Amino acid sequence: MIKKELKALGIDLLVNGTSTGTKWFGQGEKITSFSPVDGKSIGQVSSSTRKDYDKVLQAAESAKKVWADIPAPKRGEIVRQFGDKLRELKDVLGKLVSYEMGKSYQEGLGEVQEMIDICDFAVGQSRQLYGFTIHSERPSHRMYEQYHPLGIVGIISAFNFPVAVWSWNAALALICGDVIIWKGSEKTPLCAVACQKILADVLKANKLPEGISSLVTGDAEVGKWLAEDKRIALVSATGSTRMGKQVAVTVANRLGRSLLELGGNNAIIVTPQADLKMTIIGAVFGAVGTAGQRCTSTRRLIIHKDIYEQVKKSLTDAYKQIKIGDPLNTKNHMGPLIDTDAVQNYLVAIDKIKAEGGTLLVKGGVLKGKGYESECYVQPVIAEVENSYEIVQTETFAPILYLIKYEGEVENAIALQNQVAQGLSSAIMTTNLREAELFLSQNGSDCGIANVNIGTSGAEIGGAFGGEKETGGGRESGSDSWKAYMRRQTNTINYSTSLPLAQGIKFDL
Ligand code: UN1
Repeated sequence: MIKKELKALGIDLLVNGTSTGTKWFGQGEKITSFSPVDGKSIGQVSSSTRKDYDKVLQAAESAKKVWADIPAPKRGEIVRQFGDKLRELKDVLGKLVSYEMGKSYQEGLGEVQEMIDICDFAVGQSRQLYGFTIHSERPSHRMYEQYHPLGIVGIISAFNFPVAVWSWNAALALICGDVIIWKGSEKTPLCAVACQKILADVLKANKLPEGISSLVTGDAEVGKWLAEDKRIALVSATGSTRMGKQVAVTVANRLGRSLLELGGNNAIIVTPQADLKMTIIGAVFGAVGTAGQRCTSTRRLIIHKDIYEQVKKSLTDAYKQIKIGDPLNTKNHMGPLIDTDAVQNYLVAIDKIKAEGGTLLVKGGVLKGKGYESECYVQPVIAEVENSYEIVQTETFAPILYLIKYEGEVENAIALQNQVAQGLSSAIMTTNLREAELFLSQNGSDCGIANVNIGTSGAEIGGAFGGEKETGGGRESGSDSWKAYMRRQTNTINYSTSLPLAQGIKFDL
């Protein structure tokens, strides 16, 4: 089904999962990648042993000085070429993303578009790694700050965005002068191999050494090697809060840096003054897009009681239109979950909703029969719940949407929206300026992303992406996120003939 695309991407059916660039190796166990689309095996990728990992680190250590010495705009030029390659390969890579991960082809293409966008962004940024200049309190002194590369950056990414999230980190880290080591998800190893190959070809064509971009493959154990390794200055990790806590503690234990982008529990507040047509589009895409497996997926709708019944009806009607099936068929809205474990988690969540007293308005279920052989296809769910239920407080990576009713003023909705442990994305649907501004104020949403009249998912790469509380506090992608990939140095230069001390201190010899 995907043979032509794998060929175009230069991938065999049996691949080594460790790479320092042109060199590919890997002595560890083989991971079989099964497509959730049809349950078929796509290929096998060998995982990295500790020995393979150490080889990667050696290559990265020797490449980091070479790369850091290349002027930033020239590094940007390499990233520009990478972006061009992605443009050429957009269709084939998008298709592999769709087939290996299970998201719709449109969303697979969208993910590659995010990669292209961040490359463009990073190219421009490579000429803007600015620090401030500061007026010194001492005469004939100059103060300024510079940003220098950190060295080696480890990137741990999740299955749900198997290519884009790596590229946000990779493109910025590279223009910042860092070398990168990526551990992708063991659920989508071929996507990782494909991206590493594309970038490695660009580096090779520019006669750059091994070790600027590396790949390791494996489970949490490999992630732990990265987190524990003092040679890795920054570990950027995207995934579950459980994983992020382990990474954070391990990295903090050696006083390394981490950048965390973890779980969300994203809500849309729907006030009596919402545009309901826009609300339904935003909510449905947010809840069922990527089969509810985005960290920005809409999990909760907090609806004012006066419009509650109307929204409920429109939503349940809209859900009847959702076509579930092969994500490569553009007629379908929703593809499968990533694997049968995810289906189990979905089923357990439904049981918990019922046990805690929730009502299923759209009851869900696992799809069987022709086209659903992988056993990963599920029906989306809508449930009426209380925000305080334990299951509502938990991020379930599945298309389950919770309806929660609020009464009175918008402050009550905001309080409910904030009453979860996670703080990634949030939105309000309203045409009332006061409600919108309150939601965006310091007394409003406590999330890293707060939108008005847009859903919770689908952020553009130009903004800083990430969230608060258990989402981990990191910011990736746009705005000044690049600063996380560099170390700041404050420089003071004295061009006078004496040595005055700061704070007026006298020290006469
Ligand atoms: C993620 O789910 O980990 O805003 C990233 C969005 C995408 C990125 C999601 N641009 O939904």
